[in-house]
Amino acid sequence: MHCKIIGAPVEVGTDRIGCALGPQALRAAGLREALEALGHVVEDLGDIVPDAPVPVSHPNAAVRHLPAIAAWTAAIAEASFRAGDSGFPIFLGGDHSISAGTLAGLSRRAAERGRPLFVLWIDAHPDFHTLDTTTSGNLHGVPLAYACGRPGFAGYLPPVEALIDPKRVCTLGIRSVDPAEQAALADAGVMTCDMSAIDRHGIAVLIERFLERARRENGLLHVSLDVDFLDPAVAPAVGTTVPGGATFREAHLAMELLHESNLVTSLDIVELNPLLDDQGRTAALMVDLAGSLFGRRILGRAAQAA
Ligand code: DIR
Ligand code: MN
Ligand code: MN
Ligand code: MN
Repeated sequence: MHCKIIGAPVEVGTDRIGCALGPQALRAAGLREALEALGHVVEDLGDIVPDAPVPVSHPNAAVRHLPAIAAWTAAIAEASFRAGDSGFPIFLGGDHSISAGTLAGLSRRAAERGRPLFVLWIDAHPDFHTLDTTTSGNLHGVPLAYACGRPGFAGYLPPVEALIDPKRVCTLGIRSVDPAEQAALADAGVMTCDMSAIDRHGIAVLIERFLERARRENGLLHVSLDVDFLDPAVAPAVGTTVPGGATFREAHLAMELLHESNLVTSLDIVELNPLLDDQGRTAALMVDLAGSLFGRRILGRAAQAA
């Protein structure tokens, strides 16, 4: 695999500083080396630089940093469209607002390739707010809604050239859903696997169900991995921790299954806030999870056959 690392140091989609240090923390934790050790070719394309923001305001006074997010979204969408032509792009956030851009760019690329884009949104939150429904005003809460064509983004964020069909989206690990998001998720037909479903059925069954759909339609699969999917006990370095998250092994198993599927074509790693980390252990865990997604096994292949 030819991996392309692309940093997107955005933190204005949240209400605290730190996420902009995410790309450097993931690099320092050895992302490139981990992928190379698995036999992949890794190219680091550096960090995306946005154009100057254009002033714009929104009737919902809660909305924060809209001009900056619009500028980042345009730049990230362009970079992801370009990177999506070959190899495996890995986007390093930055907060989850970066995925407004990665989804828009990758869906445009998928449309050009004549393949449907599937999205596995691995997160404590569905990030399915519109600019009108957000109450926090933090735009890391809107990227999935934006890329799926929920109303009210036109004139504020760049137009999405190829909308994502919400029926090709699965949110995995959710456990903090705002009321406005809940109704919209159901209406849109998003597959929702909350933590209760993971407890009841096991994470493997749920993931296989979604992968089967992507396989049937010969889809490309984008994985968007928010650090807060994990339980705060194993991954403390995130601004919006929610108790009752995935365990260390559930997260690795998810990545192992995704690797085996051969369906995944791009990845976001988002919301890492190194200022909140405990001696770099969350950054190290995220690099480790990327390793599992790229083929690392507990036992080597020879041992496994025995
Ligand atoms: C919340 C939190 N739903 C909001 N969203 C987060 O601010 O809209 N997403 N933290 O990752
Ligand atoms: Mn998120
Ligand atoms: Mn989240
Ligand atoms: Mn928030």
